[in-house]
Amino acid sequence: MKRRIAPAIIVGVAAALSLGSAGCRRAEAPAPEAAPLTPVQALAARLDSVAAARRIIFGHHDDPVYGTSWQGDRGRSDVLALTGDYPGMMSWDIGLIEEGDTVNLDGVPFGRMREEVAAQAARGGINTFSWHPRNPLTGGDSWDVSSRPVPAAIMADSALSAQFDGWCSRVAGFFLSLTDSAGARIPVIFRPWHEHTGSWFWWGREHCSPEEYRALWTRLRAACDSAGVDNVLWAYSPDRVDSYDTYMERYPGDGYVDIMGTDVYHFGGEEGIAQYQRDLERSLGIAMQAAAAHRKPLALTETGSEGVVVADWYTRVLLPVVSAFPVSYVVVWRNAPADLKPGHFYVPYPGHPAEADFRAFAADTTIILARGLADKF
Ligand code: BMA
Repeated sequence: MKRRIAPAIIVGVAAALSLGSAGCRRAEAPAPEAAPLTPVQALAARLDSVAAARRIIFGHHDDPVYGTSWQGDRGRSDVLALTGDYPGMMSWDIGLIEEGDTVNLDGVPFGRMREEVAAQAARGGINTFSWHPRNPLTGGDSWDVSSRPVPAAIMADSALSAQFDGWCSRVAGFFLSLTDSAGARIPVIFRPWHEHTGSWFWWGREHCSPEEYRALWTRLRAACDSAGVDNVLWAYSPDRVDSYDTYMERYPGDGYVDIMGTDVYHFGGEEGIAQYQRDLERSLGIAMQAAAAHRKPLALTETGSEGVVVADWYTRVLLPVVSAFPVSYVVVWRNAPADLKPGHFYVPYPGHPAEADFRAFAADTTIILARGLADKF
């Protein structure tokens, strides 16, 4: 497949030496007395060095807490079952933290999530979070777009503003609660208000203006900053885009974002491959330009093919495209327990036709799981 990546841009991204909102300019020659990197700055530097080595960290959502045939066990993971190692990146969602619930929207107890986040950090891996909050006007979920536009209402209506600020405090409290065995806060990635170039979530394109979207982001960010959250890299993750302008239209600003990402899914089987690869190439190309221009690491923040219906999807469809870009990590979505959501899985399980291909993908010299990440980066 023909690739359209200018080498200068790749070098620009891979050598991107500033930390955006994490606040350290690594492009300048370090002064002898330069302060050591803070934990989040070190995490950003780690992503940069992975991309500079043209390696890609593999991530999986909710990986160690359930799989297609199990739920809640410890020491288990569908990726581990196939490859003998955990993903380098664990992805999580904090939906329902806003209500003070103890279990997230997919049935993961927040206490267990905290333990697994610490375990992942202890094995040298990385954690990333999304947030599917409820619609505060209806009490419905993130996909409930039936109400009047929510972002404008949050900014205009004082009762709703207060409720939203309460939600933001709970998010901040959650990030502050992520600590290692020595009590130090664990540096993580957070990508709120994702896929906003689509309109399926209440913060999506048709439900707010660019200004309202940015206000949502900066209000959440301000709440976290004022609560003392200092362990988060903020990732921007529009859904697939056709143009640089669309990608940047709602960008909150360099002071609010640390990672440039995009979410692109494969729909259908064999017949959907060409479309997926075109979309992925285009969106990654655009995100790469933004990453180079704004000197941030690049990531494929969500992808996957539900049910992995193409048996060599990982090595034939995904790998050739992502490995042509200086992407620091790639996250695929969750392996829902089959009794709860049949067919909703993105990593094959033992016995699935795509099993051997997934092993080959994980063994590829580009792909990094937890041990490779801990050993080399
Ligand atoms: C979606 C699906 C849902 C899930 C949601 C949040 O893509 O996996 O079943 O509730 O993500 O994790």
